Amino acid sequence: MAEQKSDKPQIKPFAGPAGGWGSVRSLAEIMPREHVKPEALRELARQNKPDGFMCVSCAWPKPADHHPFEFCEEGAKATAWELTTFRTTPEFFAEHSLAELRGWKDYDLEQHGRLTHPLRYDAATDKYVACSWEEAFDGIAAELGPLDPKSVVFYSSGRTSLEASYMYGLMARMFGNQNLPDSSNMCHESTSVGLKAAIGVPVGTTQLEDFKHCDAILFFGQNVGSNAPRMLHDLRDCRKRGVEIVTFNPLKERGLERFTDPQNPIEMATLGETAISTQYHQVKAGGDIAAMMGIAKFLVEWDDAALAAGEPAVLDHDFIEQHTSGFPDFLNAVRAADWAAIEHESGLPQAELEDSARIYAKAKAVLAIYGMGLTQHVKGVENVRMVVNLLLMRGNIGKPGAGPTPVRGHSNVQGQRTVGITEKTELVPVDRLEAQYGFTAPREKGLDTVESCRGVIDGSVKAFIALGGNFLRAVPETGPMEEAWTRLQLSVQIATKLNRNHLFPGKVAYLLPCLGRIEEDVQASGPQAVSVEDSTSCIHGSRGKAKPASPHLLSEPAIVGAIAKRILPPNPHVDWDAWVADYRRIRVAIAETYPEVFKDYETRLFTPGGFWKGNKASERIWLTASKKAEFLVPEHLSAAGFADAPGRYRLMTLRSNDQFNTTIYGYHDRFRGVKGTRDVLFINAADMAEAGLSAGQIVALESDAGDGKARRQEGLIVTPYDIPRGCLGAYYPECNVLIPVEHHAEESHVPAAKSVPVRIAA
Ligand SMILES: Nc1nc2c(c(=O)[nH]1)N[C@H]1C(S)=C(S)[C@@H](COP(=O)(O)OP(=O)(O)OC[C@H]3O[C@@H](n4cnc5c(=O)[nH]c(N)nc54)[C@H](O)[C@@H]3O)O[C@H]1N2
Ligand SMILES: Nc1nc2c(c(=O)[nH]1)N[C@H]1C(S)=C(S)[C@@H](COP(=O)(O)OP(=O)(O)OC[C@H]3O[C@@H](n4cnc5c(=O)[nH]c(N)nc54)[C@H](O)[C@@H]3O)O[C@H]1N2
Ligand SMILES: [Mo]
Repeated sequence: MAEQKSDKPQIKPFAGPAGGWGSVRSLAEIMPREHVKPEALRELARQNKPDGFMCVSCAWPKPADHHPFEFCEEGAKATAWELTTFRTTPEFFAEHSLAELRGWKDYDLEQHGRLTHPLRYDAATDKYVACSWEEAFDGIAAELGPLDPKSVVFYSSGRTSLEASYMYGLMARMFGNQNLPDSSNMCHESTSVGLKAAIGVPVGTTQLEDFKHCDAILFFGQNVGSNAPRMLHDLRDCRKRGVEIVTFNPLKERGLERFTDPQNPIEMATLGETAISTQYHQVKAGGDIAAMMGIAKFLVEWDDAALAAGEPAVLDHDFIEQHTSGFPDFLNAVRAADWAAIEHESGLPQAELEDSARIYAKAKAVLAIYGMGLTQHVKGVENVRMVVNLLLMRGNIGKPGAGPTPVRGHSNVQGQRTVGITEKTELVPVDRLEAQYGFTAPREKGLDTVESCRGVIDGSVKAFIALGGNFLRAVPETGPMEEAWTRLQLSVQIATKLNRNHLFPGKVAYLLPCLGRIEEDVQASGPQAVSVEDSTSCIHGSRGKAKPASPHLLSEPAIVGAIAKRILPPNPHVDWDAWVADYRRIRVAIAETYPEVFKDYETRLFTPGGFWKGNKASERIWLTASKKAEFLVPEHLSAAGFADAPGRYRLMTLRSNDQFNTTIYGYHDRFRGVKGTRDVLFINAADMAEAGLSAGQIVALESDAGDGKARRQEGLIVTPYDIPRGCLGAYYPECNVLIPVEHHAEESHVPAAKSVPVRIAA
């Protein structure tokens, strides 16, 4: 079967565009493979529509003027994955011990189908056995009761709705901690920290509408064709208007090169395609600060010359004067930056940077779009700050068609932060929560993802509750983390499908199956809607209609409510049962805590295109310490955070076109020409020759972090690829074993997954 791991993997360049017939074929393959019923397929027509359900894949905005089918290949795969008719039942667990299942691949675990019953781990047989919901909830409360609240972690993955997230955060704070790490800690936390410090908001300032007003786009480190394909429509429309798209990415990603719209019959029939990037710069991994410094140098040089000649300035001096702080120091740093160092660190010749600077200098309104290629570095926050520096130089924030546009990951990851999923006290209205619920909220900073990992390893974390996700597989340092996990006193996993984290139970462990967002959620007051926030701060209602995978599933709010009721003392200000009976009551509570954002929540819930939560920086109101937008002088030109050395490479851990994070849909990475395997090591042909390797040879990677710890990933197929020298590419999550837990972005603690120091062992 094509989707199965193959003994004879094929790796050869893919000639087609992003989208196109390849994406249709890919769908035609996954729907029957998941035995999705025809009536469930009808759900696809409701995807991302007002009064439909909001896609469970990425966080790209859902437009008001939607297409007939407002979904993409990846969104349809995510839907098929949730609506599959395969089931993972108690009978399955009776047949397989966890020790045995630990030998299974991520693909095989999830592909086996939806979880159907609440399960308790039975240590005597090393198996999960069915239990009742009451037994699970009582068991969880019995374990949590005696524990120090500070030793308990409440993780969540960014798919969970605003309603469930709000309840979850409140439960943790009432329980006595803010140990609320979420997937954002591994993702765009560098954005939240960097943008907040620079412009006073932790999120991007733009909306879909801005794509209609920009005349250039700078595009850094985001693989749009695989990870946010619906954006290709917006980029294509930009290109049709003549917008210049200047891309910085170590890899030639197909979605950034060219696109055929699978929903456009004419393009499909004529094999028409739109070229996306007008310039493509294959920056070194970790080389973006240097590249942006080069652009800044040209801007300053041309500005000096223009002013001397009495011509219009290149920099927006009025904006800089009125709206920013720290420009003189930044200007000095730009003037002082050395071209040889810029070329070396970016891996790009001065002439290429001059080309991109020309586009930027000419454009009146510029979007800077970026993803994990900037945030997942030791200097990830500086990367984000450098993007802001560049935008501020020409007043490109707070006007139509301009501004930072981080592409968020999970479909509600940004929204979780909005409603209190955070370890940071300053991000929650603590006083309001206390007044609303009559309790003393913790003010001590909670544990983020990296700190939770440390705590699991050193034993100070005793219990771990996970509202979705696959924490253990997504975090660095796989080996020691897996070993430490089973020493937890309690682990609770709320999930839709079996994944590797579930195979490492705490001493007491429960695996609790929940409804997915596409499924109908009926509570005492009738069918319920939930809501999510997209990448551009628009909030959408979502209504599942599909028949639940099993009659034994509970919704996420119902599970959180039931746990909260048992672990917290009764509180006259919160009636968990009433909230679960009618989610409108949760929304009333959310709006009371966050009136600025959620005013008229219920009436605006199904606004086509979502309702916008507002953004002060987009109005040029800067909620920073200086009340201005802040320039930052980057301390280093490299974001990698470690020195180059002979034989040391920078490994980028990447997603394929056939996965959603740790969920592996199959073994193809169509755009990169990989078929039948994920055990690939992308390497520059010259590096391959220099290291005495040959194409197809099997090698291992070893950690070269210099911390004396051995980390090794075996069985990788040497694959010559168009990738800058000194850089390697391989897949996440398999290669997480190579990432030290302490290799993370300095200020944001995002694991630095895009420049991991490794050596090749033949
Ligand atoms: N289908 C699908 N959709 C997804 C996901 C998925 O796994 N599958 N995941 C979701 C989530 S949670 C997230 S966060 C997003 C992730 O989406 P992306 O932000 O696209 O993340 P990655 O796939 O990790 O790839 C990042 C890109 O950065 C490039 N890159 C690596 N290092 C550097 C660098 O130093 N500089 C520059 N300029 N580029 C670099 C890589 O070549 C790659 O093209 O997508 C979301 N959407
Ligand atoms: N090396 C490396 N590591 C990385 C990254 C990288 O680029 N490189 N990327 C990082 C990023 S950006 C992210 S966001 C994290 C992702 O980390 P997570 O968000 O923790 O991981 P996912 O793979 O998205 O979680 C998949 C699981 O979620 C469960 N699930 C699916 N739908 C639902 C639902 O509706 N409800 C519930 N309760 N559970 C559900 C299923 O059981 C499934 O197995 O990984 C990070 N780790
Ligand atoms: Mo993410």
